Amino acid sequence: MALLPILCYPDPKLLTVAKSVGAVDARIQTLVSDMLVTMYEAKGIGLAATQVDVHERVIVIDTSEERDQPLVLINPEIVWKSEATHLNEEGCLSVPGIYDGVVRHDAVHVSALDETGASRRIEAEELLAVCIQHEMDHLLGKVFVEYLSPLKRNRIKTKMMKLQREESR
Ligand code: K1U
Ligand code: ZN
Repeated sequence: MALLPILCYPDPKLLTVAKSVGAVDARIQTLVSDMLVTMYEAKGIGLAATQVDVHERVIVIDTSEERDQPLVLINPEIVWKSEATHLNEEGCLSVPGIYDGVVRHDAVHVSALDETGASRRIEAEELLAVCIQHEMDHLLGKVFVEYLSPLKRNRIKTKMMKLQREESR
């Protein structure tokens, strides 16, 4: 199991649209275990393959208090979403230290494959629903700051670029 480096906004690789996984084989299973280790180590509640520079439709999530209920979604598709929406505070491991409100559907139903290749259907609400929508955006090359005003987004971009310059010194 390996810790994977997480891409930081505004890295253009975060804009890549992920491709569907052809087969859930040993390579994908290794990617899933590495992503889980990386997510837990970074203290995140989710991670999309895009964030570790792998452009395939793979997501890992754990919104449990005990951090012992990993959820693996391969080739996820939203098959139903609630009409009701809410403004939720979000963060992102690719935009460290930035939290802001994004409007998301209150509930979503998702079909996906798990790490064994079996089909699953998940009925998600609350934080899990928010996290699934956030991670599925990553697979489409969309980072949550794209929902914010151009002014906020540019300030975040400048702050992140300054941080990265300082870190590379
Ligand atoms: O995709 C990611 O970068 C992971 C991200 C997931 C996420 C958090 C909050 C709302 C939607 C999606 C994180 O895990 S950020 C860090 C975090 O643990 C967290 C931040 C805010 C609220 C709850 C958790
Ligand atoms: Zn994110």
